[in-house]
Amino acid sequence: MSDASSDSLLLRQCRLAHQSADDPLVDIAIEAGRIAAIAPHLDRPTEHTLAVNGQLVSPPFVESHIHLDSVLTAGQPRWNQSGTLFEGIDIWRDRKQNLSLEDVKTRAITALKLQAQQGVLFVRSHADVSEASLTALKALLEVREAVKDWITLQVVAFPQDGIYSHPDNEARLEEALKLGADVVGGIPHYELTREDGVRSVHRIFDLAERYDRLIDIHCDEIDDDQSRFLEVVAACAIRCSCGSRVTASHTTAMGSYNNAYAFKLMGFLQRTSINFIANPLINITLQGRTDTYPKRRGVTRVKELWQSGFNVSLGHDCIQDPWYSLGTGNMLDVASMAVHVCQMTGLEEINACYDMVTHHGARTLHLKDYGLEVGNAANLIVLDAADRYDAIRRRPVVKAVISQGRLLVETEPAQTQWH
Ligand code: 17E
Ligand code: FE2
Repeated sequence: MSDASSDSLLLRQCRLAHQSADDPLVDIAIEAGRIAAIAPHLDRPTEHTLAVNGQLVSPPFVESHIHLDSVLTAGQPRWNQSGTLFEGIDIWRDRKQNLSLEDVKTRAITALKLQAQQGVLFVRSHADVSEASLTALKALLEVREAVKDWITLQVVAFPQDGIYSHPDNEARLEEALKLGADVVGGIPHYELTREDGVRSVHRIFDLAERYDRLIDIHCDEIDDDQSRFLEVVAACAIRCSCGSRVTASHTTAMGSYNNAYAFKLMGFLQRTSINFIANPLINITLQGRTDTYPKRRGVTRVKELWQSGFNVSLGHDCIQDPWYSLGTGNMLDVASMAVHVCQMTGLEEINACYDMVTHHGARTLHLKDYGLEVGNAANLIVLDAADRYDAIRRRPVVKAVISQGRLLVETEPAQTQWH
């Protein structure tokens, strides 16, 4: 397979990620960018054939939470020594003084390519809008357009320094929506006071309604058990009956709430259908920094939220930035970390962690047309794995990435030779 512009493509002998081991392998026919048929033995004329040979075929990974404006800046202008969220924000405040459109676009596209070659075709990125020129946002809107033929990017207007911490930030957030940001963001736990935090959540819901946008709030990303903005988000979602359009990202304080409060809160949350995003790679390193021992994990209650039926997805959050100097862009690294940190080691739980970087992320992003079904856009990946569990355990290479019906990338697994 090499002609990347083929109109019709047949994938032979695919093991679908969500089928069970005894289901038969299937062929997948792709025509004019769509999945035209899925059945055990398809016999139809096709321009190109890809022999999958029983390997895993999955819908693409969904990166539901990343900050593409800050990727690949670790160490600029200095390393995060304390490892805390707050030192990260301070370092970024210095770095963002000399952003240019070119700087942000180059780094963002490098990161998107890194992710796409590892099977990510849908991304939600935050763009910091608490700086006068809105360079990060403008750059990511340009990137959204530049990459749209091979990867779908959603941009969140994210007021990193708070909406009320600076007299101009509220207007900057609204300007970002006028410029075309897809999603309204916020950071209530970093507003100057609790009252400002509550007010910021109300303002975010107002703006989302006025501009008809989704909501994704960095919410309670702190170990403080008194950080309780999730209840404000829940209240607003109950009142607008718009919970499925709302996402609470991080919510790490939930890991520190006492069970009596968490139990009551869960009841309120049940009256909404808000989405949750956990970022286990970075929050396992950012949180717990003021603890001695025992040391908290600082990750939200992923397992309990999932068991209660909430839509939970997982994000990378960072690739080499002031908050996290590591990161490969591989969503299986994220899922693997969730399995460990959230103790989701039951087989169904491991499979759920795979779903959190695929279907659940798609639901959070309100993607239409996602999944391996006839009629949907032909976005899919071939993994050198037997099933979802094997994929998370070994994190193997994504051998082929098909985007909008077109073969976008192929990667050969490494070969080992014993002598
Ligand atoms: N900004 C923030 O508030 N929290 C984070 N985890 C990152 C940036 C990466
Ligand atoms: Fe984040």
